[in-house]
Amino acid sequence: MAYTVGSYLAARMSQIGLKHHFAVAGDYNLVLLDELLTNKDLKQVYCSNELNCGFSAEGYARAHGAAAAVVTFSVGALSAFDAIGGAYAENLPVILISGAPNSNDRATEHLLHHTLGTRDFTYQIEMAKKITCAAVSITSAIHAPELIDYAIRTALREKKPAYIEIACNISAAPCAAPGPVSSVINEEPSDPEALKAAVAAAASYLRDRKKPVLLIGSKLRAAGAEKEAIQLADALGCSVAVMAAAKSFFPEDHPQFVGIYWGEISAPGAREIVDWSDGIISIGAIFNDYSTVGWTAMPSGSNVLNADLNRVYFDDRDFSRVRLRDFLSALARVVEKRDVTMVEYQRILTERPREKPEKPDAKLMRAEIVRQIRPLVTADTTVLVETGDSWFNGMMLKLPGGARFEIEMQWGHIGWSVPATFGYAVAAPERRIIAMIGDGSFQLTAQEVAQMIRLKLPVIIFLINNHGYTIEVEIHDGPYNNIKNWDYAGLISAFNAEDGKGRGLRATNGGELNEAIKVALANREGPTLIECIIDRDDCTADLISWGRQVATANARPPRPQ
Ligand code: DPX
Ligand code: MG
Repeated sequence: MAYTVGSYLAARMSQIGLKHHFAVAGDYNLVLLDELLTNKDLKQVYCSNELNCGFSAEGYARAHGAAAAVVTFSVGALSAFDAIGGAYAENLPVILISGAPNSNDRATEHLLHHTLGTRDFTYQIEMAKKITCAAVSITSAIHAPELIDYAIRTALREKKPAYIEIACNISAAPCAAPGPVSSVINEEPSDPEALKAAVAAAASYLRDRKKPVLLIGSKLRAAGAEKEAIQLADALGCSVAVMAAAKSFFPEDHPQFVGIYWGEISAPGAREIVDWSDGIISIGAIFNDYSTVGWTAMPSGSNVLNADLNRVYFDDRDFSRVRLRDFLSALARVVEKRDVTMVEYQRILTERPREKPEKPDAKLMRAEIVRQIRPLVTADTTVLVETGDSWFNGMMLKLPGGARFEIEMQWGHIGWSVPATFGYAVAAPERRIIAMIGDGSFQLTAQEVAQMIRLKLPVIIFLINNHGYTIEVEIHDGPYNNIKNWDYAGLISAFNAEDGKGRGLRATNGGELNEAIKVALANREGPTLIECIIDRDDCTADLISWGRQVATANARPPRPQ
């Protein structure tokens, strides 16, 4: 088979396991899209705009390990950059592919459309360099294989997005055939000496500690080390607390799981156990202002051993080129059982009171929504929670083994979850997919529900209509937190047009919500959006406490010079 630059890229995408790529058409990428379509193992999935295209790919990467988005020059790519920044922050290898000006137009007097109106066409790749781990510009078929391979290999290795721009007249140019896939998916192995030394040092650190705990962070998934974290937990027998951004990365039905550690809004007992520990093995953690509750809960000092993606460090020791997976499994083989924190946890354990059922005709409240979502979360469910009070509602769901949970806590872009849910559902159609989304967030990216309708994806969306930006209300209120109300449920019939099978329902009390959920479960031919109408201030207590601390951290006056 004869290859072109575009079909070479498609072959590589398919070799790394992608079954789909997301796209928005534009004249700089049309020939490229044709070339990608020649690969029958790869489906082209269309998005409503490039921001959504980027986030759809981000959601796909969460389910599938990697993803690709194809956009046009500047008017498309600059929009997608926001989502690519998100993929960078969230450690997801999303390949952004942009059509680019004809190679003959470079270094000429030509002005081109969809550009800044200058003769510089390099600004886009220069911007991309800041938000990707590899950015390449392809203007000749001869160098295309090397550049494409470099970008894909770096993204997969670093778990970060990469950027490939292809001059529009090069996409269909004849190109060499791809070599073995191992040339793009080879991981950099641990340095054997550094690994040995890190494991020995960590084992000795643990021997000196009486009360070890494991603290699981969100980079655990990027490291592909979820199984190895269980091995270490099993070997140590100690308590395992999970950070909010890593919810579901360690099984919640594991006997040593003590809940979410999130400072003052931790699960009962989880904070006490972590604070009590004299040896916190922090695994792939991200400590930022949100996760430390405005810097009030930041494990640090000699009580903490940090195991990161490719580095282990604590006290005055620092070992690089130690892969997390290798480190955890090797450490699991040498440690002894240390279950003191588990014994203590059993003593102090209290359960948070569960929501009491409301009368079916009583005005709908936030707690009633959570109560009704709980039984929907099965082993094959993925819950995606949008930035807003949905984060805190989501934390309350106890996940059975196998259930997954997705949150975009580092980037925190409102509107992320609509396209990310779409992308996730494309990647994992066999799962039950539930999204909890606030009204304000939904308004950013609502169009992507139309793509769920187009592909008949039976996603269930709980649209929480609390008439505004409630999280912002609790952090710092003002007129800017009020938004224009929409008929969210009614929107679905507009998206359905003549052929869609989406359902839009509205719930103002528990009885209506219960009925709407039945309809949603029965609708297998498209998404169901349930608009849940609650009061503006009906939010979790966790949001109020957390919001106060974050607001205090944000309000610190400048230090005197
Ligand atoms: C903003 C946030 O309605 O959720 O539960 O009512 O808060 P809640 P909504 O979706 O409102 C979201 C709103 C405005 N954050 O409360 S969290 C600032 C913000 C952001 N991302 C972008 N723009 C602004 N996080 C893209
Ligand atoms: Mg809201």
